Amino acid sequence: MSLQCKCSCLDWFNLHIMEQRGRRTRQERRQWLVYMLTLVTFWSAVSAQIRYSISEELKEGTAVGNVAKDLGLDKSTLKERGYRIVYGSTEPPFRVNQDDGILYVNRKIDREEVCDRSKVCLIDLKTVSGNMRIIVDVSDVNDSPPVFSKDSYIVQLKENSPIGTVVVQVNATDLDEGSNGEVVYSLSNDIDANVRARFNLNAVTGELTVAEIIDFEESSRYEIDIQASDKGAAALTTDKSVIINIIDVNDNAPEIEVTSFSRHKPTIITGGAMNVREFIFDERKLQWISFLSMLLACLYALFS
Ligand SMILES: [Ca+2]
Ligand SMILES: [Ca+2]
Ligand SMILES: [Ca+2]
Ligand SMILES: [Ca+2]
Repeated sequence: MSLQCKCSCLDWFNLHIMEQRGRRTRQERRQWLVYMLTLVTFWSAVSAQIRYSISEELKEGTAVGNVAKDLGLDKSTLKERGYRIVYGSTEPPFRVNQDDGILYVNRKIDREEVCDRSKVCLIDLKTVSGNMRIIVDVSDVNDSPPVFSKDSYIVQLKENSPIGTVVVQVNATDLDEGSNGEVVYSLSNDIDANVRARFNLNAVTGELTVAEIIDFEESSRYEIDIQASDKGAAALTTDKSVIINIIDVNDNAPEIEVTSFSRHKPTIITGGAMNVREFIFDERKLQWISFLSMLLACLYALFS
């Protein structure tokens, strides 16, 4: 056998070995892929997750979704497995009917109670018999009116306070989410135009300020109805009265009116903080005074 023949035989042998190795590697890869796919499918089936969206305050018994269909399970499987919802130690807000595979509202859900003021309200449900997770997204309904932080607003304001003086700042909050919970303030429509002109209300901050000089002598008390409304599509409104007692300032000089020798009864004239009493004498009194003066003058002349 020549050297050339030896080399060709060796090459053929090496090539054959390499081909076999390549085929085995491809086969191994294919097996690995099938194994991985099987694992993923199995894992998906075991740890499935579905998500539903509902509004808060739905009636008990409202259907949320078909769990059996959405999880690709046979209805009989639910029954066999004893599939049910668990929710901590309390009664779950939802239940799965094992006969029809539908998830129903088990009790009314108040979003404000369950999720407070958080933007997203998710209820995470676990299931017995199966590592399946059901998430229910509860959307807000504008069912909470604004609530003022105080039962009553009674304030005092000095008369002649400069324009822009803050009389009071009211505050109201609304438990709903987004625009359903945003509050704006306004003066009630039934406020007298004269009173309305004297005060300004900031719709955003709730600050009530002086818009015109307030005169105690004109009015010593104002009662103003303020409304707090949310920005919901069907806005909810709450009314609150603000009582403003005006404090008097000594801003009027005394006025004295003299009516001399009148036949009228004595009159009392009020001016500023002072009362001036004026006595008005009638003619008869004046004659008596003149007579007594003359008598005293004669007696003095006699005895002096
Ligand atoms: Ca509610
Ligand atoms: Ca609400
Ligand atoms: Ca509201
Ligand atoms: Ca005054």
